[in-house]
Amino acid sequence: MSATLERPTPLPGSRGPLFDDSLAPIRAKIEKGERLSLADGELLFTTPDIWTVCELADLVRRRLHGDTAFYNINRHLNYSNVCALSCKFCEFYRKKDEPGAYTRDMAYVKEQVREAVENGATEMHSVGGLHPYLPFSYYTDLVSTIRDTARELGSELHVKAFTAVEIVHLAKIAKVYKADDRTSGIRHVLEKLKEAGLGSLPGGGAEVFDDRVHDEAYKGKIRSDVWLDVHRVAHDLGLNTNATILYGHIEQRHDRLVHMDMLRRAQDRALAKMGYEGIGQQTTGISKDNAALRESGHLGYSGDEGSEVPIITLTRPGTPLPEHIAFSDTPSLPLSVSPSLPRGYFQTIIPLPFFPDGSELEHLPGPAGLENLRTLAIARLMLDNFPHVKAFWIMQTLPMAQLMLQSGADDIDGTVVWYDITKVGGSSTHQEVNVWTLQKAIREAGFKPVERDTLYRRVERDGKAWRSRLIS
Ligand code: V47
Repeated sequence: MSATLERPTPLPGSRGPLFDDSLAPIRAKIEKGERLSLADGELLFTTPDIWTVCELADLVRRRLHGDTAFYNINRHLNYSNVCALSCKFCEFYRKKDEPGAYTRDMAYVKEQVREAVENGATEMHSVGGLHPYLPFSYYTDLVSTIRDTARELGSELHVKAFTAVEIVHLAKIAKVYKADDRTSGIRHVLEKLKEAGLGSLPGGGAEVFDDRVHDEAYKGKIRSDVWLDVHRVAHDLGLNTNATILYGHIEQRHDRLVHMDMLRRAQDRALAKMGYEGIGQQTTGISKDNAALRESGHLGYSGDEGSEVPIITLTRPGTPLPEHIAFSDTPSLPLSVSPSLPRGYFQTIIPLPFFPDGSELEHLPGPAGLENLRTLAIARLMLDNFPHVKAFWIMQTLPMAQLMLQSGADDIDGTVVWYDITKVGGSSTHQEVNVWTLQKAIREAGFKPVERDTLYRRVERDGKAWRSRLIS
């Protein structure tokens, strides 16, 4: 395909097209499935030609997922809003005796599970504040209660729970966290939670991987290197995870690009461990290690210190998605990968626009429509080894999620019901759409709706029963 861009004729009386020829080299890289540089990312952020940015993201998205767009039937359960931290962007947290503080007991959890199962949910997404007093057993009970209650009702609920920030907090509560050997404490906690029924980790708590922004807006929270360590250990244990980026507050656009770059380096390592290395995927160039990142003032993560792995992208036509490898021991797959290799990786990036209302950063305007669209499209283009990009409709709104489906997103999350962390336009915590509305939004955007489970397998339903099948 040619890398030359054709200039459209301006409409009579218009100010002329915003067409930007300088994007041609980026288009050429995308057509070949090559990794974009940070400088490419800067250009994508500054060009007035946002429509080409969205079109390029759509090209990648269609290569990976054709005209499929995913949704799921899920519930969120915030077990407590009591938090030892006071992040400036956060409106959710309360101190223990403050009005509005809550901590859910297991009777409440069971009731939520019952309601979720009755309504066909396949996933319970559960996160909370860093509660200073709850014992470690509370968290293992929470996970096993969700799993076991669903089973007693003749169903299954995938438990996607605890951000990396909470995992480190739990390691401290369980008294297994050592600053000089983070991995073993994190591993201990994740193993115990996995035994209790934990299925995957959500992507929260990443915010923006930049120390200046961290110290100014969420001091006290774990830094990028620790966040990445938790996800690396989870991947090694075969747990899939997600990643978020919280943007539009005090960070710069450059910080967003560095964040994306750090995530894709971590994913290079996860995919290499899964067996992608040396089997015909994009391997031109080396994914730099932490030393290089530290030199540029950004901490990497402690795993695989000093090791180099190839750049691994998933965006070349015909590259199998990791979910196909993770679930398969069958020879019909394009890759034959040993079942004993780790099967954990990042599934999806979820760009989260900052909501100022009620936070300590309320004086900031927060990002608006085009900035949200552009950031999501750039996430699709920069994160070439993330299989999925989620337009979280709760924070983006459903109409914007439709535009995002045409600009790089392939997933709009789920039916949700109760969501405490942000309230769009001052709405209540009851934020629910039904399946019909999600499907309609996807169809209107020009895509085929597919119900997925948490691990991106197709959900097939027969009355109240459901089962997962690999999407080929
Ligand atoms: O970690 C907090 C963010 C996150 C605000 O993994 C805010 O599938 C905007 O991680 N404005 C929690 N954002 C949400 C989250 C998530 C959501 C949906 C799906 C998944 C997934 C993960 O919300 C927090 C924080 O980064 N957040 N306050 C705010 N004022």
